[in-house]
Amino acid sequence: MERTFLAIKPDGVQRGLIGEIIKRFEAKGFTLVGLKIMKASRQLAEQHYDVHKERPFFNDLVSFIISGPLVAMVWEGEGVIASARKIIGATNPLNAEPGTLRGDFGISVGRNLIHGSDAPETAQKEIALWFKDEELVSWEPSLKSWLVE
Ligand code: YYY
Ligand code: MG
Repeated sequence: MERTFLAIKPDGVQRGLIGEIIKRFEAKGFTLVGLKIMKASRQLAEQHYDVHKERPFFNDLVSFIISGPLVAMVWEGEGVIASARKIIGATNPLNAEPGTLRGDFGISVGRNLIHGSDAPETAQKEIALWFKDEELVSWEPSLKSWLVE
């Protein structure tokens, strides 16, 4: 079953939006299989954003990500990678549609609340980077037959 890595960034945690954010993915019908609050090390943050290391915003981005606790999560479900990106909204919250998390709760690209993997390969890489196998719990929601045919 498809899985994605999502992280509520330090701004989402500080603003008291953990519950609101988790609620959206739960209500949609996805299954939470990994969850922890943690402070990321600089090394972990740099590895996570490795693809952006040549970009001008890289240092500020890493400093921001390690500036406070974040909530790392793995969610599971059919089409969860692309669907989560839609629920999250455009990178710049000012361009994100109302109804998306960034569209509803953000105004600044450097404070855009949440990360979501952008493709199957990055999802796999990010899940392995942030979680040990034994931290992930495979379970079948009892409501499943009411969510999928
Ligand atoms: O995947 P997503 O988070 O929507 O955007 P990316 O293009 O992967 O950029 C990662 C991260 O970098 C973004 O969430 C905020 C930050 N960032 C920035 O601070 N300034 C930019 N011009 C672009 C991205
Ligand atoms: Mg990205």
